[in-house]
Amino acid sequence: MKRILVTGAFGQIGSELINKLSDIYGQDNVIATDIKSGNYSGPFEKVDVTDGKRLYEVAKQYKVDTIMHLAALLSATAEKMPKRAWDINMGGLINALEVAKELDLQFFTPSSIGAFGPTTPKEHTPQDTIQRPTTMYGVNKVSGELLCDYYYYRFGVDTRGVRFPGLISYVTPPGGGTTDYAVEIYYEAIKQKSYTSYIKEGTYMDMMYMPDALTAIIQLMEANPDQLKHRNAFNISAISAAPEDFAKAIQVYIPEFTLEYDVDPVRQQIADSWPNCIDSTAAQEEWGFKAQYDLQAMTKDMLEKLAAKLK
Ligand code: AKB
Repeated sequence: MKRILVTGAFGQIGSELINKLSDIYGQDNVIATDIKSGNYSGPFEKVDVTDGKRLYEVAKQYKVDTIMHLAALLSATAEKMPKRAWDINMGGLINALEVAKELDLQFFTPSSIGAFGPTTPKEHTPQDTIQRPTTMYGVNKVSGELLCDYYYYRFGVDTRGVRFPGLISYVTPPGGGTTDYAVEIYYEAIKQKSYTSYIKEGTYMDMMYMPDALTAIIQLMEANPDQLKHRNAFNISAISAAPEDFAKAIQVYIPEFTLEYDVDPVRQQIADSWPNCIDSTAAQEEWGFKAQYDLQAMTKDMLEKLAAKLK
């Protein structure tokens, strides 16, 4: 049985992950931490991840055996405040890794498609390839991957991670990401039957429905370590799509839906520096990653769930 501390527990991934982990391991074994309180009836502690001493004390108090470190600023926000992004994303990460080292904990943190850059092969981006990102978020993610591998090789900490694509969910909206349009488009389809995209037509990025992302985290953390040739971090993707592909998928259910464009140059530049479609073969081979939702299946579920939620 696992006992897991989650940082950033009320963010986009965390708010769903804590409930899924509770279903599997029992709510008393899932300790939610965040800088603000949120909607969770299990154990909660206020923790700022830049305060390593506090993080250590909470992990020790609850006798956890795993940390899932999710607290971070996303790409567009990081571009607005790069120094703060470095302090939170890298300062928080090394604090969490130190706690894992001191208390001998298993460790998960997400990397991202943002760990790639304009010189990375854009199509079927391999697991092991050029990583020279041009954003602060990307610099944080590559440094984070290297740091997690370092803690594994140097100190034997069982660190594992995935490179998440844009994550789409009807539960908690993302904040400050480049792929956020792919969530907003569904909300606006229900509310206005139209959407104005800040990302240009023809811009492909990897995407995934949240249920597949949560399953991937759990599957990777449960995987036999002897099977893992890679650790930080595995490419995983389910969908490669541009704004017009979302529009077409939505029009199957809402034929009058229209898509317009008003491009934001900052987020467009970030999107242009990321791959069109990454290759998930290593994750499939080493721990059995397989996504259940393609664009159409995700769209059907998103629209049904959002229609009920926004009623
Ligand atoms: C972002 O857009 O910043 C994130 C990501 C792909 O890491 N959703």
